[in-house]
Amino acid sequence: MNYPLTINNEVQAALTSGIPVVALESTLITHGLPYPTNVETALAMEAAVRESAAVPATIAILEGAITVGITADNIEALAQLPADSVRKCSRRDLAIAIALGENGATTVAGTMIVANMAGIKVFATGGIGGVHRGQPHDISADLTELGQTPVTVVSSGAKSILDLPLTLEVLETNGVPVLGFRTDRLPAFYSARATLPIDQRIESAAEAAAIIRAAEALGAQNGILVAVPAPVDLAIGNDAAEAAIAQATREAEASGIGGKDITPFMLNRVSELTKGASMKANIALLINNSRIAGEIARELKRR
Ligand code: PSU
Ligand code: MN
Repeated sequence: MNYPLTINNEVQAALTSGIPVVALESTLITHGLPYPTNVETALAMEAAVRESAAVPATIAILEGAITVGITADNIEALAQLPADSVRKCSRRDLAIAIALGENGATTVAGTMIVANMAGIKVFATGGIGGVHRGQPHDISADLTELGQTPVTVVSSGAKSILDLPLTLEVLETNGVPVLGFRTDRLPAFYSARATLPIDQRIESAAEAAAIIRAAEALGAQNGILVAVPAPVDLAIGNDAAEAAIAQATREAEASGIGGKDITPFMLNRVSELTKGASMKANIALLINNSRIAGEIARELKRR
């Protein structure tokens, strides 16, 4: 794709001179976390990437311009906008947001597409989208994108509000390797529950980099998922998480919430029902994943 991107100077210089870069998404800013926690978290994720000696590139669409490496002022402005005034952009949405000159927040799918266009190979987020519980045909565009765009996504697995066994099945169908970062069970986002066996355990960023390089050598067009457990001291207990998720799922069904609104509703409602515990865990894992993504990006440059 040759579409013109607006790339900030620091990110452009890093890409040109071989300094590691990590992409970060913007949907968690506009639709995933409330203000001002969203700003603080986005900035803390950027700082965590820098701790790993990599350059962060938070991606969003600003008045129709696909922007790689938005500024802190941009983050603040996006974070304050009402969620319904910012288009949540997965693959199907990008062209619309551009043509209409809109502000758009990129999801995992949208961010992967832009990162790939910019030549960024590693991307950190919290939890990817997946197959919704009780709605096996509501499959996040994130899973499709992972099957067709060669970017490594570092996340705490898929969100535990989802049907995780079905999500793993779709990842398999789409040809996406799932690598457990020091775990052999699929992390369940902010829940401590991790029961599903995954493809391969890795012990280090260097091992992740070796697998990414092998995929590149194969000419693989799929993405790779590196699944990192949430920091143990903050992950929420299974029973508390499941009770809140079950209640929020019932409420979403009862009030007819669907499509791209389900995930933001669920994240917010589970946070209310757990008195903020799920959000605390979400923030901690976002920052931790950003640091590990920085390490992987650095290892990729080392080889
Ligand atoms: N991780 C988080 N919070 C979020 C998301 C990920 O910790 O809000 C976002 C990502 O942008 C992901 C989206 O792509 O949730 C999934 O939305 P959906 O289920 O509608 O595909
Ligand atoms: Mn969906």
